[in-house]
Parts: sequence; structure tokens; C-alpha cells
Amino acid sequence: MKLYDLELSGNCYKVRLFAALANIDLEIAAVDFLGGEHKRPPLTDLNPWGELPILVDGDLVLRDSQAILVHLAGTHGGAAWWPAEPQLQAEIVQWLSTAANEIQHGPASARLVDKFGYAIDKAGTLARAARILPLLDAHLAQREWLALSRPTIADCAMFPYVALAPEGGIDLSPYPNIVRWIDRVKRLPGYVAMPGT
Ligand SMILES: N[C@@H](CCC(=O)N[C@@H](CS)C(=O)NCC(=O)O)C(=O)O
Repeated sequence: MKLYDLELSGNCYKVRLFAALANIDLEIAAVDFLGGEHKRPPLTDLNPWGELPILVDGDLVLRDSQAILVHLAGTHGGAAWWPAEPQLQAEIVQWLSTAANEIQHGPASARLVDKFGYAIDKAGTLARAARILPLLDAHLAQREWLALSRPTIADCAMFPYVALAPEGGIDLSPYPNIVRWIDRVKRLPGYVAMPGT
């Protein structure tokens, strides 16, 4: 399986992190993002959205980090990471959606402004972060992992841009349960870091 990857992308890191934790072999193809390699063929033949990550597994081509996590967990992760029961899957997908929506448009977008100079309304990103982070902290008050009683791809999807929030000027110290969860993820066997975490 081949992952078209950018080291500084939290979305790509979701996939690298899960593959490392679940001991899944990935061939990593580093993409020249600054040179716009993802915006032209052959990469736009794989993903017309012009975004990373992209996973190629035989004839299957997937864009979107959440979709890639589901595929890898379902095919290679075993029931621990992607249980067969629809109710448990739904508990996980809640968090995949939160990663792609509230976290992407909150802390992840604040980081895009501060670290990469994206022209996004910074105040809006901070306001969205200020709404979701207390909710996340309250959720983690009574539990160790986001979806189930064990780590799942929910934690892999949420971890990167929450842990990278300080790169968007967001202080995580008011959220002690989040800080403890970040530390817990970092202590998982096989954990790999990315710059900034
Ligand atoms: N929903 C997608 C978002 C992917 C995405 O936006 N990727 C960024 C890198 S983190 C990208 O390739 N952006 C294109 C660009 O800024 O030119 C996912 O979760 O993978």
C-alpha cells in the first residue's frame, strides 16, 4: 500500500500514526507540496480534489484521512481498531466527523494561519476551538479514550490537530484531561511523532 504523504500535514500524520500503532506496512511517497505536485497529474488523476493524503491499495484509491483510517483498520487493524458491531462503529465515526469538521475548522485552521500563512479568519478559528476543546476536555474527564474503552481510530483521527493546537497559538493548559489524553496516546506501543507534537 502506498501513501502519498506530506510530513507536516496532520491529516497525513493520522494515517502514519495509525499504521505505526497497528503495525501496518505502508510505502510512503513524499509529495513536493510546495512545488504543487498534488495539484497536477498524475496525483490529480488519483485525487481530483488536489489534496493529501491519498492511499493506493491495489485497485483502490482513497482520499480523505478518515476514509483511509476506516479502510486500514477494517482490512488490517483487526476488531480492536474497527469492531464489527454497527453501534461501536458509529461511536467511532462520531469522532472521525468531529476531526474532519470541528477540529479541522478550529485548531487545525488556526495552525494553517500561524504556521503557513493561510488567509483564513483567525478569530473564527479560535472561536471554534474555544467551543470544541472544552467539550472534548469534559468528554475525557471520565474516560481514557475517545470512543471505546481502548484506543481506536477515533483517537488517531483526533490526536494530530489537537496535539498541534499550540502551533496555532492555542494554549492547551486549561484542558488538563486533553493534556493527559495526549500523553496517553504518546505512550502507546509503536507511537510515532510528527514535527510539532
Ligand atoms: N478531508 C481531507 C482534507 C485533506 C486536506 O485538506 N489536506 C491538505 C493537507 S493537510 C491539502 O492537501 N490541502 C491542499 C492545499 O492546501 O493545497 C482529509 O481529512 O484528508
